[in-house]
Amino acid sequence: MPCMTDTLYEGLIIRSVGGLYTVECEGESVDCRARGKFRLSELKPMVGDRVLIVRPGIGEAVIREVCVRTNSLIRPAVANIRTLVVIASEAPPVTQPFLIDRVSAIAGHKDIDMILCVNKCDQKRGESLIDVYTKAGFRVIPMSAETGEGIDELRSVMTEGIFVLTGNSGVGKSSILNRIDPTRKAVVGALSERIGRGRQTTRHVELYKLPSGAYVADTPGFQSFDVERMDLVLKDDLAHAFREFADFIPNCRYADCHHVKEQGCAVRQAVEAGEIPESRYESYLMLYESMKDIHEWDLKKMGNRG
Ligand SMILES: Nc1nc2c(ncn2[C@@H]2O[C@H](COP(=O)(O)OP(=O)(O)OP(=O)(O)O)[C@@H](O)[C@H]2O)c(=O)[nH]1
Ligand SMILES: [Mg+2]
Ligand SMILES: [Zn+2]
Repeated sequence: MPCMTDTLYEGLIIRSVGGLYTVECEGESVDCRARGKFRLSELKPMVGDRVLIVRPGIGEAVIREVCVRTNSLIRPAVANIRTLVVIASEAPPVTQPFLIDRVSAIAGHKDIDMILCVNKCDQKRGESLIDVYTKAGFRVIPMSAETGEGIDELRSVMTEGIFVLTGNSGVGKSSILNRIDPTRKAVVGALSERIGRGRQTTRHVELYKLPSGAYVADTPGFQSFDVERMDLVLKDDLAHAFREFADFIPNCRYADCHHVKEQGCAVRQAVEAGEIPESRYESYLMLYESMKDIHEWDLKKMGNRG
């Protein structure tokens, strides 16, 4: 094997479907397989990864190495995210705030910047979402892929790096991408069809290069609230992932306050005073509860084994 003399090329994984990767490398799209060892290791290549590939004259190109990641998510599976762009809507299919909060907790925990676009503004302005998330400290862009409202503002944010569009299925992610770059034609699905088929229109994660040089990932929308343990934050870190709690936490009476039922909890007082949106705090409690269960379940499992 002429391993020692192989020339390595650096590239970016822009697509991954069934073990086949598309790597953008020196202006070309190269289909690659991953070398065997990746399949079992933690560092399975993913969209957004910078990789080193070998391009033999004959036969398949192969990913040899995955470069160090700045961050990564499991769903959507993308690495090296600069900003997570959560798309929500108060028009059907209405976004549950809990969904946004769950994503924001993961982003907060992983130190990934997050902004919120409230889409379908032409049908419903979405005041309540705009209000809650502005108050919680996020940049919020009212948007309509139908009329084009807010598209320029989102485009102006996307100057370099990888942007990931996420949100519940049918909220308009692909439609927004098509507006941001009209030369793209991401497949958009009619709502009626979607419900009939019961599955997403966008089936896999893919990075598109914008004229600015930034990349944007269209992703399949999520439908369920499955507990994805890998991406969950530890329950002791959860409060810190809710960034707007930070100003109040130092004033809690007890240093180990979980902001659930404790006396003298400054977070709860801030909720009562209207300084923290109520729905954000409710999501915190729900996430806290779900993590508590996982923790106990893990302990039980360990107990059974030992
Ligand atoms: N009125 C209105 N309709 C919109 C808007 N954005 C998207 N739609 C419609 O909503 C439906 C779903 O849009 P998609 O762009 O496919 O939604 P998606 O988020 O990509 O969905 P998945 O790929 O399944 O996750 C389509 O019928 C779009 O035409 C909007 O701003 N206003
Ligand atoms: Mg889509
Ligand atoms: Zn507290």
